[in-house]
Amino acid sequence: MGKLDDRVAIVTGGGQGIGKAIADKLAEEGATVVVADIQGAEGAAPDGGMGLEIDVSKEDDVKRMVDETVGAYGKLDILVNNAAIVPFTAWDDIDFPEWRRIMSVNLDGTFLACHYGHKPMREASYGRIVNIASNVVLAGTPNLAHYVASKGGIFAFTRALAREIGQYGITVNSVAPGLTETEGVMASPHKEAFEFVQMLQAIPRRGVAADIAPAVAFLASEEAGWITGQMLVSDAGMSHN
Ligand code: 4PL
Repeated sequence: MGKLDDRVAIVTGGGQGIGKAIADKLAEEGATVVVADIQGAEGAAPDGGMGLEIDVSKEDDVKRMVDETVGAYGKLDILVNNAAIVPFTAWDDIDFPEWRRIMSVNLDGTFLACHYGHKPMREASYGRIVNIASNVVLAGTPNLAHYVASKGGIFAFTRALAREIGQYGITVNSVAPGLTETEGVMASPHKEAFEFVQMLQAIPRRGVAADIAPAVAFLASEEAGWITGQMLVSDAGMSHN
């Protein structure tokens, strides 16, 4: 018996990386998991769940994601907004289209999924929303100004939304990972930062996606019902302010 038995969950960006580890963990705890991703959703969906190819920055796609989930499984208990682009761009090279691209996937995508996803939760008077932020919100990490802004938006939006929909039995929290070994990070210049980041951590090893998933599963569980509007930093103690 898992702590998420009989729950229905959506994990955006669940096709790879931290999102895939979250999808697997929620399924292991008993949830039926819908993996939504722009690619690789079908292959990543845990047994009993399904994959949906969607772009979280497109309103029609996000509406369809929620409609198909409720159509297939009758409800939506858990929404994990994980889909994001993790750029590496020096400030001088961030032009307006690039700024907009990051904001539209990372921040607009989270807004859209909360907008459509909270409706079935409200009807059921129960819901758990977990938004993936990042510890860059606390550090102001360089080469990521647009990403930092989008994650700061997620941090603040989480608190604001929590205050408005707590009355419907819905909690809204965020989880802030640090640098994590994923397909995306390993294919980017961020991989060069592991050595430096490990020196700042209390636990000196490379973080992996499975290190992040338990924090999400906890906040997605019924027993976390007295916690809302919070950001849970899961970064081996790198952040301490
Ligand atoms: C500490 O979320 O948290 C690099 C790239 N370094 O995306 C991140 C740290 C990156 C991070 C992140």
